[in-house]
Amino acid sequence: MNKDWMGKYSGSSSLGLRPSSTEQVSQILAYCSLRRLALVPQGGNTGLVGGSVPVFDEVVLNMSAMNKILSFDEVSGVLVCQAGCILQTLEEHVSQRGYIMPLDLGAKGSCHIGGNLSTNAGGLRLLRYGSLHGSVLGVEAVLPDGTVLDLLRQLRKDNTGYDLKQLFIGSEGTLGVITAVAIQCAPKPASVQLAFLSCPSFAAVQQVLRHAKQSLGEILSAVEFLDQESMAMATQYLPGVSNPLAQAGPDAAQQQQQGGGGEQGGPFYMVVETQGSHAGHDKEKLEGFLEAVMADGSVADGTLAESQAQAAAIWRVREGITESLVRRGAVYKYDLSMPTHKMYELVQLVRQQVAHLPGVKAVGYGHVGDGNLHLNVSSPSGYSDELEQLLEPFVYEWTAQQSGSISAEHGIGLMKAPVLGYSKSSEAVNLMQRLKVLMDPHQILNPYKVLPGVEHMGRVE
Ligand code: FAD
Ligand code: 2HG
Ligand code: ZN
Repeated sequence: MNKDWMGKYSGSSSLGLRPSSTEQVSQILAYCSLRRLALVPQGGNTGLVGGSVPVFDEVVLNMSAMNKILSFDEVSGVLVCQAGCILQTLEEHVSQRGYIMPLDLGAKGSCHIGGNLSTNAGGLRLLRYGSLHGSVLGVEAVLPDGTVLDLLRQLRKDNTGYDLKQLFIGSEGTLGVITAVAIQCAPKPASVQLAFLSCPSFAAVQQVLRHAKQSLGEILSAVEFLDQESMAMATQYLPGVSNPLAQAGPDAAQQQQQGGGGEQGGPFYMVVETQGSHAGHDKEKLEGFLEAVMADGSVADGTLAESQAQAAAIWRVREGITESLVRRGAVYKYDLSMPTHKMYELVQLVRQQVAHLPGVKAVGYGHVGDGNLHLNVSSPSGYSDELEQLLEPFVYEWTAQQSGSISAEHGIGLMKAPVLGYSKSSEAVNLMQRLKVLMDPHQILNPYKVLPGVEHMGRVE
């Protein structure tokens, strides 16, 4: 595919290859290396930074035929599979055997586990299960010259020199093609509880987060937030989606159109999830937590999901924001890490910057439990230099001033390669560049991605 999920980046490749084995990937890379042909590895093509599509006419290496589950150990919970397996398929496979995948994200129906590793995807439960740098036990990867690197161990503990598999996690297909993965799954929780809350301010959101960590402790599995503007996007642009706190009654339809606020709570909403082993205990804990946060005023209104359908409807609101924004039109995406108390200040600053532009809306949501803000600026009339100049480099500079990261979980891709320096020192970028030259001397693998071009870079020693 030449075009990315957002419809923002496109190349003009006339050749797509769809290998079904590691040997075929090896042969393709060896040939391309010899002929100096550039390639872009492509998983589910759900990436949000333009990393999975060609810039010019690179060969597209589509991994979707490498979709075999190789083994699952029901005692250790270790899953071994090919890189092109879809995350949701893996979730269903391990779920039937009493386990869950250690990551979950809105794109699970299309994204590949190989793409997840390559971007080091975070998602909705990183708070509980940690990053893929911890849960991935082994990787098989093919180097740009065709060498197959078998690092597909299934061991929890293995301190034998440099942990080379980590090089492929988060390097976005610039150092090698991941062909297989061994990943530690978590036991499936017997009880999952979900609360949807409204909070009067971002200070209250932080208070709820603090309280949730303290009082829900080891059963806490997700803490997400969205602002009223995000709720408006989801309810307006996604068919069948409504505010879970909407009151039934004559005004409900009108409130729905306004997208939250008023009797439906707001201006902020939170999703708090627990995963534990005893429904009675977990419910009691969650109810105690809710009583406390309602008593101290940090939660104005809330609901507990009473069925799987209600839980799914709540998650649909949070997970659907990305889709709703794309339905509205062009969108500038910022995926930032920073101290939690700073997160919403930036959304407000950006909102002021763009206030004079008709139809342009800034929304803030994300993984507040991980200090990860998704700041999106929606522009139904399309991308424009005027708007971009209002946003950049301002957003990156401001984030760097807070010692934050310009990419919390989506990666760098094509979009952020020129601005990598806001989050990495020139020494660090230089070492990355040297690693790239060492592993991909002819620069055939995913060129123009991740690393800044020479004009943005110090000298490569
Ligand atoms: P692609 O988009 O195909 O590729 C991504 C990068 O990985 C590219 O650089 C590509 O070259 C490389 N790559 C792909 N496969 C391989 C391989 N086998 N070997 C080497 N390199 C490879 N991301 C999050 O972190 N958290 C979220 O919560 C989240 N939610 C999302 C929700 C929606 C609705 C959407 C559309 C996206 C979301 N994303 C999220 C972004 C995206 O889904 C993730 O980055 C995902 O991990 C990408 O997987 P993919 O298979 O689609 O990879
Ligand atoms: C999410 O958390 C994803 O929903 C996508 O990471 C965020 O679209 C975005 O900016
Ligand atoms: Zn996210």
